[in-house]
Amino acid sequence: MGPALRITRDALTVTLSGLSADDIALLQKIFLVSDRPDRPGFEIPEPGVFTIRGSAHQLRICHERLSRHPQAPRGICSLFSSQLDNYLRSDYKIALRDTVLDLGSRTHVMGVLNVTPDSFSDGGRYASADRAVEHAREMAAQGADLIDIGGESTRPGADPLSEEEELRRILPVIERLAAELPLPLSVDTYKASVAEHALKAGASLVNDISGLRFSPDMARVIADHGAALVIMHIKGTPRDMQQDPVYTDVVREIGSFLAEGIEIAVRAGVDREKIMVDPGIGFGKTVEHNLAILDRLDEFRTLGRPILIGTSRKRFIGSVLDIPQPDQRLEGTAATVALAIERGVKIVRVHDVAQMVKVAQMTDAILKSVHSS
Ligand code: HH2
Repeated sequence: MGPALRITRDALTVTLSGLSADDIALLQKIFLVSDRPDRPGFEIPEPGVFTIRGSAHQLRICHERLSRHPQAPRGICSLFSSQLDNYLRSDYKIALRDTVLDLGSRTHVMGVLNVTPDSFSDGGRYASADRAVEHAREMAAQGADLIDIGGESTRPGADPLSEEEELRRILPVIERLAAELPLPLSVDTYKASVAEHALKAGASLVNDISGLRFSPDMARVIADHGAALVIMHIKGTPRDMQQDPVYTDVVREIGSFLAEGIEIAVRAGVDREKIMVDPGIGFGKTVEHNLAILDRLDEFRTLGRPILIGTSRKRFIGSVLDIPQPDQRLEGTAATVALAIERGVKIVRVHDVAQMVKVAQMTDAILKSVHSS
C-alpha cells in the first residue's frame, strides 16, 4: 500500500493591509459566512489587516466572490489579484547588456568575486587583479551564470571604504572580464559613483546591499544606464547591523522595505522588469531571523519580482552546525540553497560554484518532476 497521507505546502496567504474598520467588516460579511471545514482560513492578525489562507484555487474563488460584491472597494480587489498573480508567477526574464537571464527555466548561480583583503570567507585570496580574473574564469568554467564583483567587505562591523580605493580594486577586473568573459557582470556596491564607473566599464547589473538607501543617486544612475538591479534588505549599516536587531515580524518588515525599494527604483526610471529582490541574509538579523526568513521565503514572491539569496558560508550556518571556519560550511550552504529553490528563489549567490550548480540542478529536477506529475 502506498502512503496514505501526503503533506503539501500549497496553502498561500494573501495579506490585505491598510484597511479601514468598514473594509474589515465588509470582508468578514463576505467571507465569514460559512464554517465548512474546507473553507480557506481567515484572520485579522492586527487592526487594519485581513489575511486569507488557502490553495490557489480557493483563493481564486475568494477573489471572484469579492470582485462580484457591489460594495467591494476596487483597490482591495486589485491588491488581492496582484498578490495572487505575483505569487504564482515564475516566468521571469531579465534583459542584460547582451544576454537575457531566463529565470523561469532553471535556477541561476551568481558566483561571488571578492576583490578585497578582508571579506569574511575568502578575504585576501583574490585581492590582486590577476588572481581575481583567474578566479572568475574558474567560476565561469564551473557553470556560473553571472559574476558579482565587490571591492568592499560588508561583513558585520566592517568600516566603510573610500570610493577611490573601491574603484582601484574593481575597475581593472571589470574591464578585463568584460572583454574576455561571455558572462554578465554584476557590481556589488552601495555607492552611486562606483556603480556608474562599473557600468561604464562593462557591468550590467548593480547589486546594492543597501536597497537604494545609502546613496541618493543610485536609482538614477541605474536608470540612466538601463541596468538591472538587486535590491537587498539591510537593517542599519554593516558597522552596526548586528547590534541586537529586533523585528516584530521579520518577513513582513523586510517585505515592506523591499516593496518600497522597488517603488523608489521605478520612480527614478529603473525598468521594473529588471529588478530583483533579496532579503539580505545576515544583514541585521539573528540566527533565528535568518532561519525564519529561509523558511518563509515564498512570501516574498508576492512582491512580483524574482528573489535572489546569499546564504553562502554565512555565520548562521556556522552557528547551527558549530563550524567556525567559513570555508568549511559547504554542506550547510547546500541545504540552504536546495530549500531556498524549493521556496521559489531564482538566483543563488555563492562562493562554491561547482558544488552549488549541482545542488541547483538536482533541486530543479525534483521540482520539475513534482510539477509535471
Ligand atoms: N552578502 C554579502 C555581500 N553581498 N549581496 C546580496 N545581494 N546578497 C547577499 O546576501 C550578500 C551580498 C556578504 O558576503 P561576501 O561578499 O562573501 O562577504 P564580504 O561582505 O565580507 O565581502
